[in-house]
Amino acid sequence: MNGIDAPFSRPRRPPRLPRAMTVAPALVPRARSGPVERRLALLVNPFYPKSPHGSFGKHVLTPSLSLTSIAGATPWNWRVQFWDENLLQGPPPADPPPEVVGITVHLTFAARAYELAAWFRSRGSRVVLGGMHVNTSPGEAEPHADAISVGDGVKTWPAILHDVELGTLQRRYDAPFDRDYDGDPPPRRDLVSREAFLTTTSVIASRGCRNRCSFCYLATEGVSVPHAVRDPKDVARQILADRQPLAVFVDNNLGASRSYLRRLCAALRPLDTVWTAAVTLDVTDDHSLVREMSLAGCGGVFIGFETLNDENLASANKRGPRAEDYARRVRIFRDHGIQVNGSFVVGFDADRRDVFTTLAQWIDAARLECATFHILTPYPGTPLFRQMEQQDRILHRDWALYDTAHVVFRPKHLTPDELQLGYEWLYRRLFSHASVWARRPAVPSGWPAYFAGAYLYKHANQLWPFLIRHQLVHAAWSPLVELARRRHMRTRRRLQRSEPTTLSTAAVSEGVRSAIGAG
Ligand code: B12
Ligand code: SF4
Repeated sequence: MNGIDAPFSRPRRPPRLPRAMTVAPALVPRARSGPVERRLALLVNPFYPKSPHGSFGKHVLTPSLSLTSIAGATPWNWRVQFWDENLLQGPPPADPPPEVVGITVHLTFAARAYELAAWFRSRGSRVVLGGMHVNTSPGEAEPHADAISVGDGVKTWPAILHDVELGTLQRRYDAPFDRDYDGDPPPRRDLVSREAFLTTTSVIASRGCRNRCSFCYLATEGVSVPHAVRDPKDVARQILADRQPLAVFVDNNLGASRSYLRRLCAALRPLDTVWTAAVTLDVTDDHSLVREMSLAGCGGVFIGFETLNDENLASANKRGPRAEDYARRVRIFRDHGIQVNGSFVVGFDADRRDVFTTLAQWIDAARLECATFHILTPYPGTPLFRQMEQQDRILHRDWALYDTAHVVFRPKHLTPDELQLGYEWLYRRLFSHASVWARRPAVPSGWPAYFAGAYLYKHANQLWPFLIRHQLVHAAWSPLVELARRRHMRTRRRLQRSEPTTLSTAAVSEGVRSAIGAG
């Protein structure tokens, strides 16, 4: 089948989904359990099932900062441990049971978080629930915990542990995100295994976003995360301290303030660390800013293009460049040696049967190095959810399937089945040899890192559970990171040569190292 119907034919063989990637480790019930270990706090990132359509490797690129951030705020007289069930090492340690167990809760893995909470509570631990889903639905989380944390855990966590010590634990702790961000302690990256991720240097320099797209978590009713930034010197110090060649910014939008991004680039430039970040496409309004990003080590950006249809952009309240200008802006990044990973959403009201083939062709033509696809998902509490609810288009409220890989609402010009099949086809098409080849870098010197990376990331889903379980993720990526880093350094040298005043990197490096107090 060809043309716009191609996405709707079912594949002959559905993708294989290893059990370890779909089923959470069993929690063995025990009749008796010893006394809790006093002043031991265990922080748990619960298991969530992985979609077989994307890369399993995506989940072990860099750790989320939810728990390492609050670990950084743990009082000195408490011992803290970290357990991520997605690293396939089994259920969290519970013998002896920790005095306090903190669990982060997202919509998609809320059920697993509650199961873990019940398991630990039955052993005598006090369970504290926090995180995005608790921030949006505290009433749902509360019965499953001894205490819930709503808002900024860096602020509530020390108070919670203090109250546990005094025997005065409250049911609920609130801390709005409206305060100065600079004084936060650095996240405890040392708690995370360095072998388990491509890089442990996930960093967050800013909170919130100045836009308010109708489908975004940040637009949830009752959630207020004003835009706030961290001192660039502190961010640079954190990156240096983790001693990895690659850092990943997990900010919602590192480009939300251009003046801040410029200051941050000035602090990062001497580090020789390559980094990636999510930014909005409008940073390309200013070529000099893109150049500064590259000179500061930016090797890749994650861009939420969302859709190629301006009507969809307007209905989602997404501000920024129009779709017809996307390709030109992608070239601006590329001319500065910055790779583009595009994020696209399918299922908007103006999307018809041709949306999938049009998108796939555009991605090949624009030669995006990588892309991710999402089925439009109305998160509860967002303007999009309210709209779908009013129009009676919500299909079900099984939150576990609100993972952007499943259709949970009735699309306007597609059937739910067509949307699901089209989404799955987009991934097959992106990972096809033909598409990988079509999107190769123009200059052959970039091919080794690009092809090796593409095949490890996209064609190794059978290998990923093995690499994850045996903590080989970092080792598998290391040679490719080094190739990409060298390539980026060559680009930087080329850009530097064309600068009006060129300073010796080594000299700047020394100066800034001492300025940020990194020794
Ligand atoms: C890193 C990341 C990932 C990583 C790791 C995810 C993981 N679960 O470990 C990867 C790449 C694997 C990933 C995948 C996905 N992600 Co993601 N991801 C992020 C990202 C960029 C950063 C998370 C982070 O570190 N935040 C910084 C920390 C400090 O903030 P925080 O989590 O809110 O934590 C604070 C408080 O909530 C609280 N807190 C949190 N936990 C706890 C626990 C306790 C005990 C206490 C006291 C307090 C507390 O204290 C913290 C400090 O203030 C966010 C965007 C963002 N910037 O937050 C999206 C985000 C979380 N992802 C999102 C989505 C949609 C996904 C996917 C579904 C997309 C997809 N289809 O691939 C998948 C599915 C993963 C899943 N089921 O969880 C959405 C979630 C929307 C929602 N309503 O749930 C977000 C918000 C992006 C967005 N703007 O839409 N993701
Ligand atoms: S630009 Fe991105 S982070 Fe900001 S509101 Fe829109 S989707 Fe959310």
